[in-house]
Amino acid sequence: MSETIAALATPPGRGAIAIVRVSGPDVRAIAARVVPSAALQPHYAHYGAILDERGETIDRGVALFAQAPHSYTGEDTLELQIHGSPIVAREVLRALLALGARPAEPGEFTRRAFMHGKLDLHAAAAVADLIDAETRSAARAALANLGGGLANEVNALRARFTAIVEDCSGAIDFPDEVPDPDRARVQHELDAIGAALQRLQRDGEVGRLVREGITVAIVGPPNAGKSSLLNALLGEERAIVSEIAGTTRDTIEESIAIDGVGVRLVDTAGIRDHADRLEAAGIERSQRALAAARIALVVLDGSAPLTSDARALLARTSADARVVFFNKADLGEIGAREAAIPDAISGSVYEPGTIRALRAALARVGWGGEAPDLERPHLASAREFAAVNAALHALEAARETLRAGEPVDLVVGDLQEAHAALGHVTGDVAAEEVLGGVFRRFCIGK
Ligand SMILES: Nc1nc2c(ncn2[C@@H]2O[C@H](COP(=O)(O)OP(=O)(O)OP(=O)(O)O)[C@@H](O)[C@H]2O)c(=O)[nH]1
Ligand SMILES: [Mg+2]
Repeated sequence: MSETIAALATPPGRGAIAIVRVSGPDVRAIAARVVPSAALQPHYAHYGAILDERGETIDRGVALFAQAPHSYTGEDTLELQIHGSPIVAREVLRALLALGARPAEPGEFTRRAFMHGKLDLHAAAAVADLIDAETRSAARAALANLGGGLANEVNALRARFTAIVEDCSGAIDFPDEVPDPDRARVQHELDAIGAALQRLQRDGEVGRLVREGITVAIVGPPNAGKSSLLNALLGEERAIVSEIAGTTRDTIEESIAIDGVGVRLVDTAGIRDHADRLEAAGIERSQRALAAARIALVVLDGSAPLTSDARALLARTSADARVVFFNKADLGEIGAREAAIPDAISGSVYEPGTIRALRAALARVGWGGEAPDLERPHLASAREFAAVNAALHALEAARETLRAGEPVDLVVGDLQEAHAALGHVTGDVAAEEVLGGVFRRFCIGK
């Protein structure tokens, strides 16, 4: 029998109300002491005195009781909504502990929900992602995962593995009665499952983008118009712009959203070969920003012949994910034509059409140009990616066996392995240390 746990669910400190939660087998007995005035009825709000273990009133508040299994944790739970005073909250918690509850560990309520099958491990982890979300799109992505749709998808794939294994096992156990499964059909089915697993990975990459956003380093020679471009993308005069080369000395970061994805723009000091000491320190930071960014937005003055600095930067970023922008087209396009870089954008930061084209180019290089579907559940952690990878490896081994002309039933071991690997996503197969890792990052009281 599990222990009864209690915790403050709202942030510590003063507030309008505080919520204390209790979950476990002793909830009814504890409630009879703490809120004796209420004849506890599940899913009703009872207002009344809240007493300590000696029967003294601590506060007046609302008690909500939920009966197992119809509660968040799947156990009997009691939620006390009290006045948001740290003293009152501490007294209520103290009384609950005196009555036999113990303090909850971080995420223990959600962990119990998982243990009682209220949500799968993927959805449980999404609870923490939602609480930790720092952008609206990250919150929406976490909410999509909370819905549990991914577990259904993964379980459907697991069932397909099981079906093949059963077909093969029948033929192994009763070789005279059950015919060998049809090789071509098994092969076809494994191809289809492999494609579905790869799609899971791709969706997961997009989800990661949405959650984490991307960083774009705006780099180029001095005076090319990098800071002007930052301002144009932001729609405000954030960075100082001047006709003096070397205006920006330190990196400047600001965020915008494109297709709902957070894009961190880093304006940098103009990179050139001959610079004084102060400028060189700025250039050093530009180089670091460039190395750390996911996309290089290379800004060049397209109206003048290409300088050696411009050529050096083009050569250096040629293998990177980049967008090349020839600015100042209102003054001419000599440099732009000279460089003849396919996909490069020629225009002016003062032209709204150019800014639209640059946003579209960032979306194309960043996530293939198609707006990510924020409502779609997706793989959300390195642990889940690793599980799908392991399943794909086992699946590939099975396909190899078939391609080599081996008997069909030889794939059973690999398919069982793939089936087990996918169980790590939903939590059907989860070691204690994995669960510990998932729930450790939760708040206490969730
Ligand atoms: N004609 C024209 N001038 C531009 C354009 N974009 C920027 N400029 C001018 O170019 C000069 C340099 O612009 P900045 O945005 O400061 O250039 P930067 O690349 O940030 O320069 P550093 O910070 O010195 O590296 C300013 O005088 C801008 O007004 C453009 O599209 N057309
Ligand atoms: Mg600048």
